[in-house]
Order: sequence, then C-alpha cells, then structure tokens
Amino acid sequence: MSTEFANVSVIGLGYIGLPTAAILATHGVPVIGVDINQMAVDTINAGKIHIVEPELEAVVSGVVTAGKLRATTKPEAADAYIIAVPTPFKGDHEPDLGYVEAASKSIAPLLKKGDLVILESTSPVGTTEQMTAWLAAARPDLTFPTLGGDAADIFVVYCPERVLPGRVLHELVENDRIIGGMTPACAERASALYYTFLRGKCLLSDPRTAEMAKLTENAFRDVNIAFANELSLIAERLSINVWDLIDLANRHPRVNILQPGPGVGGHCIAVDPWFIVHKTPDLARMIHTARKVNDEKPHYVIHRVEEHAKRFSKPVIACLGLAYKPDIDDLRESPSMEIAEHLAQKQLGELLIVEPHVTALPKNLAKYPGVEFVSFQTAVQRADIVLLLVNHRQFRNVDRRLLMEKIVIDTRGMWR
Ligand code: SAJ
Repeated sequence: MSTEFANVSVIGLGYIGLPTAAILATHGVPVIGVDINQMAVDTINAGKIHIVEPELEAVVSGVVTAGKLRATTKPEAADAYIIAVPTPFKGDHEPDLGYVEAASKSIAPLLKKGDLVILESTSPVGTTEQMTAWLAAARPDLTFPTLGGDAADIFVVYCPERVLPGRVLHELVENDRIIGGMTPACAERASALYYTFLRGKCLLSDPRTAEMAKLTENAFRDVNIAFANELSLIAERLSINVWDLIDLANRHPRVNILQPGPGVGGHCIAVDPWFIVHKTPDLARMIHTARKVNDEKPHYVIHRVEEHAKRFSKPVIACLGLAYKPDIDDLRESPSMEIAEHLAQKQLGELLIVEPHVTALPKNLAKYPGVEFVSFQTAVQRADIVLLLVNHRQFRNVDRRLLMEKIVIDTRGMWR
C-alpha cells in the first residue's frame, strides 16, 4: 500500500494503461482512469474490459467493485499522472505525438507542486523533454525540471512499458523498469510509485536513454527476426529446411537466432524501429533494412501461394490463423491478415479462413466474395492449398495423411 501517493491518474486506458491502472489499484492506490473513448470508460466502470488480455477482466472487476478504480473521460487532479496513450505514425513513418501533446495539455491545468508526471508511451528520443516543454508553457506559475538540472515543483519521468501482450499482468509486476528521470530526484519519486507493485527492479536513468532503450529492445528483436526471415528465403532457394538449419546453428553456445514467419506484426516491433530510423536516417541503416525485410515477407508468402494456385483452375485455399502471433486474438497489424486480405482481393479461388480466437469473419475479409469462415478440420479437409500462418496451439495436431494430398505452405515451421 502506497503512503506517498493519495491517488494516481492513468491517462489512456488501452493495452498498457488499463492493466497498469488495475495493478496499482489492486495494491491499494486509488486510481482515476481517463480515456477519450466513452465506450471504454463505460465498459470499465461496469467492471468489464474493452481489450483482450488474459485475467485482466477479473482484476478490473475486482478493483472497480472495491471502488479503487474509476474511469472518466475528463482528467481529474491526482498526485501522479501516468500517460499511456498511442504514438502512431503519420505520413511516411513519421511519429505522431498528437496524443501525448493532447494528454499533457489536458493534465497541465490540474498540476500542483510536488506532482509526478510519467510518460509510458513508446516515444522517439526527446519526447519527454518536449512534453515537459508543453507542460511548462501551460503552467508558467510552476517550475519544471530541465534534463539533469535542479529540483523543480513538478517531477517528470519517462518509463517505458515492456510487457508482452498475453502475459501483461505477470510481466507488469516481474519485469525490471527503466526509470528515465529528468533529474535523479524525479527518477527516485517515480521508483517509489512503481515499487508499490513491482517485484522487478527500477533501473534509474535519464529520459533520452530510457526512450532509446525501449526502441532498442524492439529494434533488436526486429533485426533478429529479419535475419531469420532472410535466412528462410536463402534456405528455400538452396533447398534447405530453414528450421532445421536454425536449430542446428542455435546449438552453438553463442548463437540464438529467432524464428522466421509470414512477417512481423503487432503494434510495437513493426513500429518502434521506425522511430529510430526517422530520427537518424543516415545512421540507422541496418535497422531500416530489417524493417524492409520483415515488411516484404508477407508479399513473398502471397507470391508463393499464387505460384502454387496456377496449377488449379479454382483452388480452395485455407488460411490458418489471422492473429499477429500465436495463442492470442489480436488481429491488429497482423501479417496473416494482410496475406488473407490480399488473397481475398485477388480471388484466386475459394478462401477458407480459420481463426480459433474470433467468432466470425473480420469485416475486411467478409466484404469479398468466395471467403468463408470455417473450422480447422473443415479447412484442412476441403483445401487444395493449406497455408499455415499462425502457430496457434489448436493447429498443432493435424492429420498428416490428409496433408500429404495437399500443397502445404507452413510459414511457421509448425508441421515440419
Ligand atoms: N515473431 C517472429 N519470429 C520470432 C518472434 C516473433 O516472426 O521468433 C513475430 C510474431 O509472430 C509477431 C511479431 O514478431 O508477428 C512480434 O511478436 P513478439 O512476440 O516478438 O512481440 P510483441 O509485439 O507481442 O511484444 C514486443 C515485446 N518486445 C520484446 O520482446 C523486445 C514486448 O516485451 C514489448 O513490451 C512489446 O513489444 C511492446 O509493447 O513494445
């Protein structure tokens, strides 16, 4: 139970803000959740959730019932503010800080001496300083910290979220946190807040390093996956099974290659490296190339399907999985969706879609003729071409004899 913060406001109740608000509230901190989406606010106040994350609904329901978490569309005064709003692109991969700007301007009138403002949204280097400048411009009556400078009325910190979708409640508590304080005192103040629920460690740093650390983690993973995806193309050309190849190479004590797939999806790994590229385009050459390699992979998969489809007059093509990764229902920024949509649009034949984590065909696919939402068994039975896009555990056990009669494109190496 925190004694230092009478209450906390979390701005942005999405995939990061809502679990953070809920965890704080379970540890006795009264939380005011703020979101511009009235539907999200109503859902949360009814003890339910508008996003998908295992076990989250039970936690939200508990803290709402206990009166520890309340959602609203209008910011209210608190001792600490955690900003967890989206940082999407605009134009050609240019980071859009519009939501961060709007969030900081919405809390600025409420600030009082001693308050803590934390930015958690994944952000380009320099955003925390920019946010501090927005706050300072709105509140000339208060003093704000300058990077590494002296004490000020308001504490400002960048603390990136680093949790894995599907394991958020666990990782939120167990992972170490990087605390990028505008001053050491800011970092100490934020650590006190995170330690109300954190079992991992708070690693104190400055905002620029903390912003870059978050981008670096996801760019590292993107580059490693791009390496695996590039290997998959080379291996195919040279008639080598890429998964056997990687298994063997990974037996070396200092080699650890990730897995190839149909492309890289989600809202983090496929996005964050661009924040580095955009800032330093002349220097971030490998990071940029990795992005392009991973973005091209879905087109390669589509091309392979088209080549095989030429053998049939009206092939039945089964797409197994739409989610951006296994065992979740998140279809946003999914390479599998991109592939399925392309195939639906091209109308090469009949398209059978299987996604065990959703109940109906997504609108983007339902609008095309010849697209059907079917069960895994039906799809495998009826298809001429079986395209495995997501390694959901439901797809693991398949009738191998049935597959022998079909063209199988296994983009995840699940059935090798
Ligand atoms: N993927 C592969 N091959 C692999 C691993 C992943 O093709 O070997 C693909 C997945 O299928 C998926 C994409 O990459 O399409 C991203 O999946 P992921 O599981 O690697 O990552 P995310 O986007 O779900 O979560 C990442 C995590 N970052 C790191 O592991 C460095 C998470 O810790 C971050 O908090 C999250 O991004 C975020 O919010 O930034």
